[in-house]
Amino acid sequence: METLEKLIYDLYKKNARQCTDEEIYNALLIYTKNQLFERGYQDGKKKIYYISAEFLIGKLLSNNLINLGIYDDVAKFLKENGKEIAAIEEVEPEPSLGNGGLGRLAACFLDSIATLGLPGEGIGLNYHLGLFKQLFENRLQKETPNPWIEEHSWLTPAGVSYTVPFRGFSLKSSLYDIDVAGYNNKSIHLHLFDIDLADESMVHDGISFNKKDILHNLTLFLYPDDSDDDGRKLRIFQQYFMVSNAAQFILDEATKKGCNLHDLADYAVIQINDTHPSMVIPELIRLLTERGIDFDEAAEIVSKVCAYTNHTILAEALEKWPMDYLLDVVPHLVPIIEKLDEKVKEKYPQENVAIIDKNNLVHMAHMDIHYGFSINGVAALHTDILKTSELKAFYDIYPEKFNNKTNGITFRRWLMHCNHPLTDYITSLIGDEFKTNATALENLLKYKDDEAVLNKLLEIKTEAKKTCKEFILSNTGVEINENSIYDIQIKRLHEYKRQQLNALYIISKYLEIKGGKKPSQPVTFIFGAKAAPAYVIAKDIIHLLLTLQDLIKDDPEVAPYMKLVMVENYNVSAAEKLFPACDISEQISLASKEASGTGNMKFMLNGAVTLGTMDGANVEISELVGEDNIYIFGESSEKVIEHYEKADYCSRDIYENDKHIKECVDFIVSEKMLALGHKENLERLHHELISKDWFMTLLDFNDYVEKKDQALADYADRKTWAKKMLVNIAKAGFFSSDRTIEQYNNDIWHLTPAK
Ligand code: F55
Repeated sequence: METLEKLIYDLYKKNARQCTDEEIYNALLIYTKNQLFERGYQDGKKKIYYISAEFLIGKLLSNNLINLGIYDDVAKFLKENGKEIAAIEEVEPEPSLGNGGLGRLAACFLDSIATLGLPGEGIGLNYHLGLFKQLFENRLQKETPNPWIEEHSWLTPAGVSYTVPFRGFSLKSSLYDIDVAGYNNKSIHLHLFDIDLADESMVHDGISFNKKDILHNLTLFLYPDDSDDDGRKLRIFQQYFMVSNAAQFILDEATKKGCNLHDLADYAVIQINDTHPSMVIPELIRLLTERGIDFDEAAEIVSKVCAYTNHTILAEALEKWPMDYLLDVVPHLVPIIEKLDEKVKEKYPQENVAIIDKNNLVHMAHMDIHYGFSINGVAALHTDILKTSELKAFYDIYPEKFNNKTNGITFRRWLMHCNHPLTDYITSLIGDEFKTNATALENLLKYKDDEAVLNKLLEIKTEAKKTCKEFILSNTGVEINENSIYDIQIKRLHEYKRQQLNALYIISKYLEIKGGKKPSQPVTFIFGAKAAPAYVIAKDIIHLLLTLQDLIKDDPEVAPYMKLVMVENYNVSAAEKLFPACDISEQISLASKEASGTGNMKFMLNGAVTLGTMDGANVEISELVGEDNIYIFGESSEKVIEHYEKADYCSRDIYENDKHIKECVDFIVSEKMLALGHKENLERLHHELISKDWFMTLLDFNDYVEKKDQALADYADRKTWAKKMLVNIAKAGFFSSDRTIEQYNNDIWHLTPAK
C-alpha cells in the first residue's frame, strides 16, 4: 500500500487519515486504473466482440479491487487510517447504462470473458445520463436524469474516432474505454462510443429533450421514450451509430493483425445482444463491399462472423423497423437490406421468415437468423420455446444454428463483493476453489446436517438483514423489522413479471389480518422496480404498491404483522444490499414469458429459497435443488401457450366465479385505497385485470397463495429452512457466468484462452 500512500500524498499533500472520503475515492480510482493498466490486457488473433446497447456494470471500485486481488489490503489500509471502505464506495456514482437483465448479463459476461483469459471487447454507447433515475412523488414514478460521468471517472479517452454517415450529414465519434478486470487475470476493454457535442443542458422537466436534435442528443439517454416517432427514430440513430463504429473498429483491428477481409472470421466473432445491434450485419457488408469485396461474398463473410442471442419471446419486444424510418435515417443500408431480403425470398418464399414483410417492416431478428451462424436462447425452456413455437419456421430451416446458453452471473460481484461474510464462511468450510470453479460449491453439501454450520448460515443471514434494514431506512425512510421474513421481488416492472400478483397476495393477507387472522411470523414484502416511462399500466402497478405501502404502514392493526416497502431507484448498488438479505425470492412470471431471469440465480447463491413458476431458469434451478428446496406454483408453459393459441383465457370468468379473488381485486378500488391513491391509476389497473389480464394473473392466484403461505409457514422450522438455504447455495455453481462463457466459447466463439 506504499504506492497508494504516496499517491495520496502527491495528490493532496496530506495523509489518508486527513483526507475526505471523496479524496480517498479519487485517489483509489487513479491507483486502481494504474494497476489495471500495468497488469495489461487480453489479446489474441481472434477476438469476441460483444456488441450491446446496454452494459449495466454497476459501481466499479470494489469489484476492481477484488479482481485485482487487493481488496483486503486496501480495506485494511483504510481502516488503519480511520476510513471505512463501505463509505468510500458510497462516493462512486453508479452508471445506469442498462434497463435490467439483458444489460446486467452483458456486464457479467465481460467479467467472465476477462477472467477466463479470452481475448474480447464489449462495444456500446456512452450514455451521459443513463436510463433515468427513479423518484417517487405523490406515490408515482418520476423520471430524472442520472448523470454519472465526473471529471475523474473510470472512462479513459482512447483517441479513436470514426465518421458515421446518416442521411444528409455525418457524425464524428470519440471512443472512451472502461477496463474490465479479470479475476486474477488481465483486463479487457469495454468500448463506449460517444459524440463530441452531447449537450446535457438541453434536458428539461425530468427527462424531456428535443428528440430531433441528433447532433446534441445522440448519447444523452439509453432508450429514450419511444412512444412517438421521433423517439423511435432516435433509437435507430443510436443503434446505427453504435454498430457503424463497432464495424469500423473491428475491421481496423483485424486488418492491423494481418486480416485480408476475406478471412475476417479468423479474426473476429460478433455476439449480437438481442436485436439492438442487428444493423451491424448490413453495415459490415457495406464496408466490405466498399473495400472491394463483392456482395455475395461479403454476405457470406459476415454470416461466418455474426451470432445472435435472443432474450425474449414477447412479440412487442422483437424489433421491427418501418422501412420509412430506415430510409429517413440510414438510406445507404436500405439497398443492402433489400438485397439480403431478396436472397432469402428466392430460397424461402414463405412470408413468416421474410426480412421485409408485406407491411414494409424490417424484422431485425429474421436478418440475424438468416445471416448469422448461431442463434441461442438464454435458458433451456426458452430455447425450447424458440425452437418449437416462436421461431419454429426458422428452426425447420436451420436446425444446426440453434443452441442454448443458460444465463449465468459473476460470483465475484454477486457473492464475493456483495456478501463478504458468506464468502468468508464458505471459504473457511471448503477452501477457495469455488472462486474459480463454481461447482466446487457442492462441497458444502457434506454439511447439510451439521447443526453448527446451519446455525452459522442463519446468523449470517440475520446480519445481512440488519445491514439491509439500514439501507432501506436510508433509501425510503421506512423502518422494517429485522426479525421479519424478507420476501423480495426486485426486477423491472412488467406485467408479465406479475408484481400485481404479489400485490394481490398482500391484499389478501391484509384482509385476513383485518378479519382477525394474525400470521405467526411478521413478513416484510420488499419491491424494487423501474417502469418504462411510457408504460402506463406498469406505472399504475407502482402506484398500487406505493399506495398499499402507506395504507399498511398507517394501520396499527396490520402494521405489526406485515410491511410493504418499495425501494426507490432500484439499481445494481441497491441489488447488492438486497440479495444477501433475502429469505424468499419471488420469481413469479407467467410461465413461458421470462426467458431466463438472473436475479433468481443471485438470490439462490446468497441463500434465499425461490417461490416461482416453471419459467426460464427457474426450471433448471428446481431440477438442481429438488422439490424440497423450492416452492413451485402455477400453470405450465405448455398450458399457457395453449391458452394463447386458443385465445380461451378469460379473467372476468375467474373474477366473477371466485369470491375471494373478486374481493382482493376489488380492494384496489376500495374506499380505503381511493382515499390515499389516485382514482385514475387504480381504476385503470382494476379494469385491466378484469377485462384483459394478458399475463393471466388471476389464473395462478390461488395456487400462488397456497404455496406462498406454505413457504412462510415452513420458515418457522429454522433448521429445516437453513438446510434449504445450504442446498440452494451449494447448487448455485451451475449458474456462474464462467460456465456460460465457457459454453459460448466452446460452441460458438472458438477462441484460445490465454494460459
Ligand atoms: C431492453 C430494451 C429493449 Cl428494446 C428490449 C428489451 C430490453 C431488456 O431489458 N430486456 C431484458 O432485460 N431481457 C432479459 O434478459 C435477461 C438476460 O438474458 C433474461 O434473463 C430475462 O429473462 C430477459 O427478460
